[in-house]
Amino acid sequence: MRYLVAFLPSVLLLAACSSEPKSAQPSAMLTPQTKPVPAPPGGFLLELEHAIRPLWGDFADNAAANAFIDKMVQKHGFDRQQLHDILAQAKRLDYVLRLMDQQAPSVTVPSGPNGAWIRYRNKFVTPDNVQNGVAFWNQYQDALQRAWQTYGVPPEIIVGIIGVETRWGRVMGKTRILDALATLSFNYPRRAQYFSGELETFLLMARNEKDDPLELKGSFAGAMGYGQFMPSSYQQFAVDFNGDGHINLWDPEDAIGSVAHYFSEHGWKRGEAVAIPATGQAPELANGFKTRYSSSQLAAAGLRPQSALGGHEEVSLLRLDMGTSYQYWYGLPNFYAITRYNHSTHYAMAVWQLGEAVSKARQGDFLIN
Ligand SMILES: [Ca+2]
Repeated sequence: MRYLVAFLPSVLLLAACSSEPKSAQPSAMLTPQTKPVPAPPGGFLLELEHAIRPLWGDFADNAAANAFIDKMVQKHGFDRQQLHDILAQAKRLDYVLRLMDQQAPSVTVPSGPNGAWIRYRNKFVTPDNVQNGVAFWNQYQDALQRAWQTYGVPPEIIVGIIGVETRWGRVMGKTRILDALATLSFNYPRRAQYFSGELETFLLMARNEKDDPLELKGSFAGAMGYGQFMPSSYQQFAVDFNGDGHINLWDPEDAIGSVAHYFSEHGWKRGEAVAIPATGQAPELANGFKTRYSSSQLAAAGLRPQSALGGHEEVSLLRLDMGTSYQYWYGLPNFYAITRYNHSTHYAMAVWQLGEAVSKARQGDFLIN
């Protein structure tokens, strides 16, 4: 997925090639150009501001897009003409807006158990998926071990995250990141501030890594690579874990190190358990990864942990809808750390259980559950 500055179609290079950004030479990019553009044979001598082609394409008349370009020129020394040429080729994607609107959390609370957790789990913990996870783990076991040693995050969690996010690289998204982020920055006011920050960071990433910003693809929301990192996560947490001098989210080893680093920066505690199943029922208590209870509060409500809580006095109360009943769990800090990747009890439990299933299958236990 890496493209070494195969920048633009030749028709666009006429004006853009002289100003290709090089991160190693920021001062050259920041030098204001004041001289008129030399007149071509038989042509006019134009002042610079007259030689710039305005932004065209889907965002041509978009005030936010033009303000964004101003910011990128002033703050990061990008070449205005090149930004015009790149953003002119970005597409406003209606399906991105539709899908983003569908992300709003549902507030419907079911009146009783209906198997919601079983359905969610069965999307990820399947025999085929587990075998694919075993193959990924075996192929990258050295990097997984190194990530465990470096960041304290065990292989099953990294394998579980990459499995749930992209099925170990099989489903990394087909939307051009530039289209997704431009659409959400310039035509989605509710989240425009967040996404325009992501677009800013994405363009910085492409410049630093010498990627063509028009080539990189990912999710409709702009998430990239094996671990589906947003640009801000790339900037803060991604690492070059194969030592080739580039941070490449589409490289499995870099993704393994980056996911582990993300976890170590979000409260993962080396060697500790994730969650402990409970005996009993506590229908009166609020549940979810955000709840906080002392173990004595939960004991008073009728719950007992099925194994030791590892010295943790404060836990969350997790409840899984098994179809005909609820299963309660004590959530420990490492469970909360998984929710920092995606704020959902189901998500975190699926990551953990998928990783555990892959781990068991590797050891010859092919039974799922
Ligand atoms: Ca690398």
